[in-house]
Amino acid sequence: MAKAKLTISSKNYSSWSLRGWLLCRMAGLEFDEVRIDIDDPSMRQELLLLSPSVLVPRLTHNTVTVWDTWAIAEYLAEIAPDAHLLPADIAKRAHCRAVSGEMHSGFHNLRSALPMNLKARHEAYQIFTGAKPDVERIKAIWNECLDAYGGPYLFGELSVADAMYAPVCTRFQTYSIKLEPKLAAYRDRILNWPLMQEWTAGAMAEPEEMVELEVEF
Ligand SMILES: N[C@@H](CCC(=O)N[C@@H](CS)C(=O)NCC(=O)O)C(=O)O
Repeated sequence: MAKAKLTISSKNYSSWSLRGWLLCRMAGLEFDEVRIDIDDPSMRQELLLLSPSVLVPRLTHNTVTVWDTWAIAEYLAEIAPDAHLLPADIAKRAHCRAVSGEMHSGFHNLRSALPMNLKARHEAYQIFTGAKPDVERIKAIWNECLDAYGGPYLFGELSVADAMYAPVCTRFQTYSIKLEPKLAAYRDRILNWPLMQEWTAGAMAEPEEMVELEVEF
């Protein structure tokens, strides 16, 4: 059986690559990581042949090719049911899909105002007003889930939702976003998760800088 292949881009900057990678590891999938530089024209051309959206992450497993992080999550949940990427209880599963869907399709202001950058630290960052409601909505989601299911992760055990919000935890750290103790503890739990530590070590070892994502203050 062919080994799976996950195409990703920068570990420092690509939040969708991080989500896809976490999901594959959580599912226990054995895969080779293929790192592409999305700014390199020849690599973009190659990616176009592989992923019609020209976006990463993209997973190839046996004869299946799947791109788009949500589609990858659903595929992995189907092929690795024992990994419980989605909660077993139907109501909890619906809730998990709803908050994960909110991340997948929303929070555009947060994404553009606070780009993922694991190497950077900004102590006194002025959040663009448009991104504030996104930050508040994420805090509300985390509070609601941690209260409803008792932690330590959003749906009790680790799930797709934690992978979807993991890049937000890094942004909250990078831009020193203040959190109440319960939410700060959740952020730190995710940042200290061994898979996150492994990804972060990879990001720290990357030499590239994407100038447009290095926000100046
Ligand atoms: N909705 C897509 C978003 C993927 C996405 O935006 N990926 C970015 C990297 S984080 C990308 O491939 N960008 C390519 C480019 O900017 O050229 C998903 O869920 O996978």
